[in-house]
Amino acid sequence: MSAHPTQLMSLSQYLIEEQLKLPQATGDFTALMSHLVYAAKVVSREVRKAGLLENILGATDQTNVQGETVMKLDEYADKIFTHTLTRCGHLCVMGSEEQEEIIPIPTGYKIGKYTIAIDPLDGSSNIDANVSIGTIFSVHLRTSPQGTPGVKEDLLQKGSKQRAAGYIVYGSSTMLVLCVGKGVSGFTLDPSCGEFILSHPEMKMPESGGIYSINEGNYDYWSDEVKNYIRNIKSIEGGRKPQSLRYIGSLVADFHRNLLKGGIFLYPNDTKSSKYPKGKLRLLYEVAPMALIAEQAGGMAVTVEGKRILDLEPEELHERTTFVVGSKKEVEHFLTFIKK
Ligand code: P6P
Repeated sequence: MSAHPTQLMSLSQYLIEEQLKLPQATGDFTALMSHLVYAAKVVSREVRKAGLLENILGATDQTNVQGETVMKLDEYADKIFTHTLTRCGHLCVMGSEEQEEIIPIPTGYKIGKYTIAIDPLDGSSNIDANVSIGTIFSVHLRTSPQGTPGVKEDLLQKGSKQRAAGYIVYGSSTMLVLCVGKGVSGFTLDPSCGEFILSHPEMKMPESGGIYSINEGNYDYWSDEVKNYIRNIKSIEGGRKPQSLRYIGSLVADFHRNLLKGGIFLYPNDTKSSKYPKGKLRLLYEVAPMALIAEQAGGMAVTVEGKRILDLEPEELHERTTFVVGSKKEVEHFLTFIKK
């Protein structure tokens, strides 16, 4: 029998309860999150009907700062999140994958004490194939003086200092997975009432898992250590049950599956091409937020050299990094190949 609405906790209620746990809380963070959630609901609605709207499917004739073709839904999502959040009165500056420079607070709008770095629609190359895509966001407290316009340095903070991090996965359902400091909770959008409902309280990543997620098409570009690791987890001689390869090519979808089922995701750097010498994924608004969620759910997140992601000091808005994230025992096994 389904739970009575009074037994369900909404995201709004959850945020209020988290706020009440902090005596010094002013409600600014709760308000910021409510604006972000509103924008996510609008993007979810557009993603759901993209298949019916020729004018929103397909690519634009533009490329973004990453040199990637901007899909119309990318552009739409970027506009929704940046317009909503820069005017909500709780940010001093924003960063977006879709925009080369920092995004200031428009004249006439209140300047707040937080920053958000966001990938408005990650995995966009999959949009036309109707594959799950997502939004990833990272929240910091500003470091520059209150009341002044935010600066790039407000965004360039290491992942361990994030005030919050999360993602929305637009899949068979729309889910928001959120860490507001301690622990990870998942909320599923109930379209019938337009509210995110707490469906996955206290999410924990299984300590080990039988799934590995990597683009094997890049095999020749990998370092010997990464090659040795992948060969080991595929080999029956390795004394370990061979892993199953699952690779969607959409970070949010691959990460979310591993968070629920256990496993490891890797995006190494190219050692033999100039394409991604530092890795493909972006530190500020893809890797650092996912790393916080992974660690808070009991997992691990490192670079291919074994450095903890949350300790990395960002130097550029769109800087890239290698990424190895997943179940604690799986990442520890990977590290035995790197330490050697
Ligand atoms: P590749 C999507 O473009 C993305 O940024 C991530 O969502 C995903 O994990 C990765 O790139 C996929 O990259 O090179 O395997 O297609």
